[in-house]
Amino acid sequence: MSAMKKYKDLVEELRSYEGLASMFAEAAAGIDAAGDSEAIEAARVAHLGRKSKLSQLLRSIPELPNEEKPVVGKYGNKARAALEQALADRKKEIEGVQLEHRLATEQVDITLPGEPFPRGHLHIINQTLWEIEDIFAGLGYRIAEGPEVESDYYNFTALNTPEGHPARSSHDTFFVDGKEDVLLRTHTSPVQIRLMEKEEPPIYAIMPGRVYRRDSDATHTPMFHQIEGLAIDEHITMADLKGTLETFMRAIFGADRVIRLRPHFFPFTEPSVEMDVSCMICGGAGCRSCKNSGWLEILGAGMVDPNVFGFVDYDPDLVQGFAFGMGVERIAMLKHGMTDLRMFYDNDLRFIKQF
Ligand code: 2NM
Repeated sequence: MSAMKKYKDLVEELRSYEGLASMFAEAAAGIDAAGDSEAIEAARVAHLGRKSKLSQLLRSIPELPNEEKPVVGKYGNKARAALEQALADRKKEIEGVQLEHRLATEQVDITLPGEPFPRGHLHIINQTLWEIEDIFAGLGYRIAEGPEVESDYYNFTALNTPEGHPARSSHDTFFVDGKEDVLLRTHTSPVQIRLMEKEEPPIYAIMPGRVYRRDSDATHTPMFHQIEGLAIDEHITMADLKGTLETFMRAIFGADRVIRLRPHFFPFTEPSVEMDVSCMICGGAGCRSCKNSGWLEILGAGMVDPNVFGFVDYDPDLVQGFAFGMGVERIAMLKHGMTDLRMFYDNDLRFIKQF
């Protein structure tokens, strides 16, 4: 309802003092006409502000003839209260209209599809790691992890690596802060020592992770990934090792792969072997990848040396075991026909997105 209509009776009363009724009518019309917040504020200043006609009239009461003072005081204040109320009502009305407008125009369609969020994926090295882990999980192996910063004892001593062995020198190994005893592990074998210290056989576990060696060229990066495996139980023989490795190679490189073992040496296994797999690129006929031999050198393995069992308090007369280790980068390169190892760590998306 407009202020003019609402205060019709008041206007009649205001006629008892000359000028008040028209003053009120003018102010009420001004308030009714205000269409937004700024206009409301302007109407307040114009009709109720210090310089408004009403304020001036109320301020002038002391100078009025005595018989007029109570009349102007009474009706003037009534008029001011009514205008203040009218102003507040109009303000509320306008805010209501503005809210209605916003509700009508600012609707959000929550059924619209969202902004596409580009999705990444596992790096090819981790994809390969997961694939290898899956295969061994299927053979009953669990995953064990350990620290990348190791002690000389776990990385070398407990693995039957003698004092003065070249791998123990700063030429091949990163030592931390020049300390003789603290180094970046050169293989994940220390995890196997830690596991054997903690638990009794049987143990079937693989140890994936980063390892560090002072090497850097087209086929070596100073950090790379290894997966080692360990099987300790009663009556474990080299035949178990051979069958396990063959099963693994066929799972990862194809059912028609064959393997062969060649004698080798590792400080921590006796006997030790290197394992070749028939070339999955030429099928064994000979190509550039296998240097025309038909065979690819792919991992090292052996029967855990009784001296290693000595360090972890296992009785070699009661339990035997085999262990093996392989480079994850090499497996990934062979699977995907890559030639330069360094590409894994250039972080060039044109390379990474191909996998
Ligand atoms: C290899 C090759 C051969 C190996 C042996 C052991 C342990 F702890 F049982 F003695 N851990 N890892 C091993 C054996 C690792 O990597 C090429």
